[in-house]
Amino acid sequence: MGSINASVDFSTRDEGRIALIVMDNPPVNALKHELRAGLVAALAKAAADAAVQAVVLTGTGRFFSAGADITEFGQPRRAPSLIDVIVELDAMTKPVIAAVNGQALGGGCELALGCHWRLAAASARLGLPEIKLGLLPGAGGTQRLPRLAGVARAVEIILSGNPVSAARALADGIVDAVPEGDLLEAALAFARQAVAAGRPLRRARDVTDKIEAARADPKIFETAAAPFLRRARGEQAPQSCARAVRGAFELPFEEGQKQELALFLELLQGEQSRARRHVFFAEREAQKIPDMPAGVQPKPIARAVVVGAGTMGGGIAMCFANVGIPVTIVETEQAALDRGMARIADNYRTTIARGNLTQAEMDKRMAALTPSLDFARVAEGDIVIEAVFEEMGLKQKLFGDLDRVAKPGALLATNTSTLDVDVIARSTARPADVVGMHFFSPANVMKLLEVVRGKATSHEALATAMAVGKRIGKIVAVSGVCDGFIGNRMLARRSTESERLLLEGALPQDVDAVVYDFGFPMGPFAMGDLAGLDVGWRIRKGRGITAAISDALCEAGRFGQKTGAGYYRYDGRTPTPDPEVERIILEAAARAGITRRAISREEILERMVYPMINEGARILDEGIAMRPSDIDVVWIYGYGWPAWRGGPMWYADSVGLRVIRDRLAAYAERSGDASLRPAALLERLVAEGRDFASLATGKTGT
Ligand code: 3H9
Repeated sequence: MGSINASVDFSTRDEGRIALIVMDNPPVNALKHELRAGLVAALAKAAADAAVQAVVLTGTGRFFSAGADITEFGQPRRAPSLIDVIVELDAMTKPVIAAVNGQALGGGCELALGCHWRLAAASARLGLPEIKLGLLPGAGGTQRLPRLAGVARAVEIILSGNPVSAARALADGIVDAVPEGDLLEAALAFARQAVAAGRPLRRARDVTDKIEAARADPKIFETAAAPFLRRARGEQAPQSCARAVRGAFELPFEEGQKQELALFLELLQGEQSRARRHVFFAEREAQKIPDMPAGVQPKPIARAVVVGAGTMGGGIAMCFANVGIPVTIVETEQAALDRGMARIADNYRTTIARGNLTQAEMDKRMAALTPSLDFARVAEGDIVIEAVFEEMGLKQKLFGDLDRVAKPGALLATNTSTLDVDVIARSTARPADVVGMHFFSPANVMKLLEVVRGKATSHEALATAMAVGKRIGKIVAVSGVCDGFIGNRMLARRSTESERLLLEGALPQDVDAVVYDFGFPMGPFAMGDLAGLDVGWRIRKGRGITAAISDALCEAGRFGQKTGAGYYRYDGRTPTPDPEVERIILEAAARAGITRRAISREEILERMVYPMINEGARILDEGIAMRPSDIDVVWIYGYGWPAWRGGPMWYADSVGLRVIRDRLAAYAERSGDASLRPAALLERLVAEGRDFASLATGKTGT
């Protein structure tokens, strides 16, 4: 309990000469109303106390402050706003020094920028990640940062949303010192010195030297912003962030800030930011298992073992090495092991070439990897992840062997993307320790990890898999056991529909353009070519299923990018529409007796998205996904669904479930495909006037 209120403490040092204001709102010092009000009161107290000559502002724990309280967005705004707090800072006639003890993000960073000087702990990070919430820094960040760091750096920081280290912030001029030793002592010493020297107060708003260059040559700004705006496509926040930063050098401070606030409020009320904020909470919600008994602790993981040094196994091993967990890669043949290790080294070298890794870091990571042909080394692992060929017999045999060799209590994980985890678990005498860990390719890059909870998986094993996922930097979502789990099961619906669209009249480039314009990084056919069409072909053959066009392409040796041709022709990685593919499509349509017709972009989009949503509803109804927002997380981080559209289930709510139900019913009737009929849950929700979001919260109607 602080002396001002529950979130703010005020005390003095040096016989009352320095006021120390401490923000204390665990876990992240979000700037909720009480904290803002406390800061205003504490600053007023420091201003009014004639003995106080300087102020030091800091936070508790790992955070200076993570910014505005996101849960307050969408509620009526309550004064004082964060801008009001910073106005008070600006009005201070006594030096105010921010002691940035940990992360200073968003409004937290803006608060620090509003102080006269900033000292940061070496471990601190500063950033303006608002863009990731579909927003822009709305409390002066777009105006003060360019003044301190220069326009080009400010553009990079604000439009990437990525925080910078204290060292980088020092080099950029965002902080004034990164003292060694005790930060608070250093800040107090700095305050004493500022008072003793009568240092003129340095308000970022009045600093102009670094924006002069952009004033003289706006190209500096345009060049810095261009790559971010190119990537933004349909997203509004990057455009607004750029406009706000432009205001920093085109307008006087007050006007720039007024424009910033107007742009901020516009974004705050918009659909895109609502969707992004949903994703922020969805990601965190996905970590929570409602039936997890209190007190279940994940098991400690000191060493991992990956069985299989193929592309997937290597990528998974890298995830562990990247965070300093030693990992043994077990293979059966020297040549395969050598190839796997060479591929890993190549991947790291590419990262170095891009400037994202140092040679010393690569050496450290490579040293964490131990290749071995000795299966007995499986016994070293606290976690063993199987990444062998996708074949049930092989996996069952392997898990039988793992059962004999792995240490008691080790987590046994399969990376299967299609097979029944329960059946795999039954080949061991310890099914409670078995879990699916479905990584996405390339495993060292893709953020998503689907943790597949088998019928027998224990709470402890599940908690361990989730904790490991978080530790290796993945966004984790839990799926029950079913064919394809959450992501691939929904993807299968899209694949069926995309093949059907080709037969009915579209071309690959038509479908891909619609899906790309919706915001995906690529459409289904370009994605198929990248992944390799032979993979699906092999799976279909194993299951006795056909896909007329994809099969015909594979029979013609067109496996995608790796053979230089698939749904497109490739010159390097650039796809070009191919008349040969059109011929194959026309022939397949003729064979199937289909008269092709022009298909509108609207129909393409509906058919690319609604059947997936329908399958998502079934997945929810069967309890395969715990909540609609978990499905959103899977699609955003595993398949590139645009985050600013909130994920498929969020999008469904925004379109309206009745519309989706009606369109699905119409498509089901036209195609005769019963799987397109509206799912039972969808029908129920429509009948009750509810949406998917209401399933998570129990609320009704929208
Ligand atoms: C802003 O500042 C606008 C201003 O420019 C203008 C204003 C006018 N608010 O992630 P974690 C919760 S926009 C409310 O698991 P970590 C989070 O939900 C804001 N709650 O921990 C979770 O709750 P629960 C700009 C927040 O250590 C708990 O804290 N700032 C906020 O892995 C722990 O979080 C950002 O965008 C918040 N701001 O990561 C920063 N932040 O336990 C957003 C967190 O109930 N936050 N919570 O699930 C983050 O990026 C990460 O949470 C952070 C900690 C890196 C801080």
